[in-house]
Amino acid sequence: MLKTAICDLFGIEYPIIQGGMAYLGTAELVSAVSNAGGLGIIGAGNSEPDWVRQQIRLTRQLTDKPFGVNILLMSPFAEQVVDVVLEERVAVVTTGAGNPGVYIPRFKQAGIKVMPVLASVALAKRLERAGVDAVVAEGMESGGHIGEVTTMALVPQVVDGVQIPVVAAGGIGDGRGLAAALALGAQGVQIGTRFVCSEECIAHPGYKQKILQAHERSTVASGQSTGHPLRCLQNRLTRQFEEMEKAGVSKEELESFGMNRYYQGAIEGNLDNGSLIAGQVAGLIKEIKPVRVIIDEMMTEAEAIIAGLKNSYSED
Ligand code: TUI
Repeated sequence: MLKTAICDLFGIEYPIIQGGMAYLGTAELVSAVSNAGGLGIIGAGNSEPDWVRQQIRLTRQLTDKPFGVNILLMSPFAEQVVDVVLEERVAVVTTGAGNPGVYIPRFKQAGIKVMPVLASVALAKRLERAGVDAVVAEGMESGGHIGEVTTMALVPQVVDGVQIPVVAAGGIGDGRGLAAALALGAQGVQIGTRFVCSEECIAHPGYKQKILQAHERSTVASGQSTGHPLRCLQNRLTRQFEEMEKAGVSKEELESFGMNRYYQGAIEGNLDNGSLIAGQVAGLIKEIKPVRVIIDEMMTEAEAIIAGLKNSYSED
């Protein structure tokens, strides 16, 4: 059995964490992941604090296992979501798209485990000093807001840079990815795109189908010029965005053009004009499955790979 420091830290069975995806990290998906032995994460995204509170309470009705909340630090409601998480005494907080440093003392005082998602060694070191319990090192293969370094290069450098456990994210969609992440020194994986194509995820069926049809080059990172690139499946919106970027449209105009597109794509199923956030691993996903099956298959495959490696080493 693959038990790691991350399992002990969060009190979970398997070292598999569900990425806190905005609009999709709802009580349905979160409770399914936690009930299957992983760590489900509510995605606060840009949602109102009351919605986050409601999802926390709903999740508690559906599971008695640990789960977390992801706080999108660039959300206009980030401060209020922090208050909700403290009031509700959620077990784990992850953060994205910024530096959560100012909030850490309050989380620690409340006994909440903190695991920021980041894309650089420097920020990992700084946040370790600030007292976080673990970090997620997220490579640019990921869907959504991304950094500039690949998972393969970033994870071992973060592992070497800190003493706390490191979780790998970006480009991981099956047991091979989990085994590879462990080989890089990570203590677990965070998975987003694979869980979008689960039965329990409330993503629009058309969006799930687009992921199933994707190949390895179906995603594109739009908005490099804004400083906040977003990886999505290529569609009419990303092509329009690219043309506007080439034409030298201002950063402000590009950002307002991209606003609220994710809800349209993920929930409303607007496949042409919505953002269909997905990681490069989309090409690997062939079937919609229940969360429990996704997790069980991932664990079985990783364990077989690791056992095989041990055997092949010991034969020489
Ligand atoms: O945050 C993500 N992924 C995201 S955020 C996002 S935005 C959004 N999505 C849907 C609806 C509304 C809004 C979509 N996907 N991943 C974690 C992540 N964080 N990747 C990179 C970073 C990051 C970048 C810079 C973390 C810290 C950071 O530091 C800045 C600093 O101040 O040092």
